[in-house]
Amino acid sequence: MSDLILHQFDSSPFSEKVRLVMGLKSIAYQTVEVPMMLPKPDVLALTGGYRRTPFMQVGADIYCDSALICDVLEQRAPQPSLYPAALTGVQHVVSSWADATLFWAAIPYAMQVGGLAQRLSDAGPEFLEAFGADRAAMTAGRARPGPADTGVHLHRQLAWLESMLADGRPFLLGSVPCIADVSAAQSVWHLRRAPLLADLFVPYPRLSAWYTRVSAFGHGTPSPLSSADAIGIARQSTTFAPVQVDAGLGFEAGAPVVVSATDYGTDPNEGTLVGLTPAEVVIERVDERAGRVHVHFPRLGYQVKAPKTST
Ligand SMILES: N[C@@H](CCC(=O)N[C@@H](CS)C(=O)NCC(=O)O)C(=O)O
Repeated sequence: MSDLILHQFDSSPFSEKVRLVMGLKSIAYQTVEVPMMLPKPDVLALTGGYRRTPFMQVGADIYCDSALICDVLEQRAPQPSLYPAALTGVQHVVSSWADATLFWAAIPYAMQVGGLAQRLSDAGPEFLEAFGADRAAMTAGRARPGPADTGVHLHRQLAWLESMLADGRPFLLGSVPCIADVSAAQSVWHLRRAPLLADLFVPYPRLSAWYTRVSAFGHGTPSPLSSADAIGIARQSTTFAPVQVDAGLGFEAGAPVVVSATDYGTDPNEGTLVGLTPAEVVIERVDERAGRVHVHFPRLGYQVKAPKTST
C-alpha cells in the first residue's frame, strides 16, 4: 500500500490538478475525501489551521498546497518531469498564472453562468446558502466580478491558450507535458463539468484536443482511506522527512511562528519552526489526535510571522 495520502474532494479543481499528476507519473496513492466546506475537524487535526483542498500526507508529514504537493511528487517520481529543464522556468510562470488568474475567471463563471450554482442547490437550498457563506468568508476582501466581467476574463485567457497551441504542439509549452498543462487543465475540467457550458470550447478546437490529451493522463491508482485511519497513520509515525532552516531567511530553528496563505483562506497555522528554505516553510505542532506532525507550506504565496504577544 502506498504511503502517499491525498486529502481531496471529487469536485475540487486543485485536487484534479494533482490527480492528473498522479496519472502522468503513474503513481499509486490513497485518497481521503474531505468536506467541501467548514467544519473540517479531521482536516484541522492534521494541518492545524489550513482548510484548503487538497493537501497530502506522508506519515506525519503534511504537505499543504498543490504547488508543494507537485514538488514532492516530482521528487518521488521524477519521470516524466513536471519541470523539464529545457523550459528554463517558464513552466512555473504559466502554472502560477493558471492557478490564479485563469482559475479565478473559471470558478465564478462556472457558478454564475454555467449552472453549477443550480447543481449545488439540488443538494438543498440550505446547502447552496451554506456553501456561499463559507466561500465568502474564505475569500473576504477579494473583488467579486459579475458574469459580464468573468465572461470576458475567461474568453480572453482561453484565446491565449488556443494561440499557444497554434503551431500544432501537443502541449502548452511544447512536445512534452509539464506543470503548466495540469494547472490550466484543472480550470478546463471544472468548466466542462458545468451543465450549461456545453458549447464553451467550440471556438477553441486546439484547446479541446489538448484537453483530451491531458485528461488521458488519468488519475494514477487511487484507493480510498478514512480520515480516522489517516489521523491514526500520522499518530503512529515516528519519523519525518528531512528539513533544514537556512541562514538569513529571517527566522531561527525552534522559533514560534505563524504561517498563513497570502491570497485567500488565510487561516493561521501556529507551530515551532523546523524548516525554512526558499522553497518551503515547515512547522512542528502537536495535535491531541494526530500527535506530533510536521506541516509543510510552499514559501511562495505564504507568509511567516512571529506570533502576536498578548501584553
Ligand atoms: N493555492 C492552493 C489553492 C487551493 C484551493 O483554492 N482549493 C479550493 C478547492 S479547489 C479550496 O480550498 N476550497 C475551499 C475548501 O476546500 O475548503 C493550492 O494550489 O492548493
